[in-house]
Amino acid sequence: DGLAHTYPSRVTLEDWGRTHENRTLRSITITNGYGRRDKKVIFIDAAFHAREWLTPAAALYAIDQLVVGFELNKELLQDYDWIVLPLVNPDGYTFSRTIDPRWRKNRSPNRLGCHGTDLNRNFAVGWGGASTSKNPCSHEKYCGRAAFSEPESRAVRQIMHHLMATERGILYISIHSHGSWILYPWSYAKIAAKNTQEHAEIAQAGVAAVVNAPFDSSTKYKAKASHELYPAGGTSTDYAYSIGFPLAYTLELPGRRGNATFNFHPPRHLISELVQETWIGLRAMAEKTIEKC
Ligand code: 0X9
Ligand code: ZN
Repeated sequence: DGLAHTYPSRVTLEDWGRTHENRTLRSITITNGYGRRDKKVIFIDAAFHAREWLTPAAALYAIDQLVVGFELNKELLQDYDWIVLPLVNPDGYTFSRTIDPRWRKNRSPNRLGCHGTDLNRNFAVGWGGASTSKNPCSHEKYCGRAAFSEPESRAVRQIMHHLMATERGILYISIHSHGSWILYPWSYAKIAAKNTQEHAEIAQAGVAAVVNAPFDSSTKYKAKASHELYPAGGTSTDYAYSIGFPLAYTLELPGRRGNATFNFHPPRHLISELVQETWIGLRAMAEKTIEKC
């Protein structure tokens, strides 16, 4: 809200519905304030999973760099607009921050008195397949009563369809943690995407930029197809790719720095350099995409 107020020519906010606990799902669209209205779009989201605390911070830092740091990054906004949904799962995030730090799902009530759907199993490609559970009490993988049963996954779908209706969506990056991976389709089955080579090349640009980032022990990401890690059905990246985003990635941020392992919950003193490093990777992937597309 503050950025939209301070930079009204370059920032707009949009609401895409409300969660079970009535929190607004709000995206920010960042432009350079002039030029065409039908530019291609880079779509970034974060915090599908409640406990992945570094991810909304990384999304907010990217927003800051594009808006407040506009002068440094304006080439990224020359032919592309960016849309960022920094907190896909605000109910789960709040629950994780206040009650159970290990919580992963959203907080919608289910049968059997259990709560939560794994939002990254709630999309329509391979729904209910690999690495999913139909048990509403499964803490990790409950895929929901149907694909898109949840307001959060519907909001992400709505943004994707909004962008693809005019074929503007080019690059989708969903920020997760942890594992230091850059993953690309397909996720639901052991099938290579048609443009695996292009996915790999853009991912490698991210890997190289982060390794060379000016920090002690910056992250060595590894890039590969999602299914090579483990096949998973119902993910947002597969859905984005299936509806026409030519490039779709899951970015698994690191869970350690040097010898210090923090998994989902980075210590306060590391957050700043971790989000800076993440931005260096995102920017490199965006630059490579812009160069190629
Ligand atoms: O399982 C997930 O939803 C993602 N990993 S996380 O640890 N953040 O939960 C990965 C989704 C896509 N990747 C794979 N199919 N491996
Ligand atoms: Zn995750």
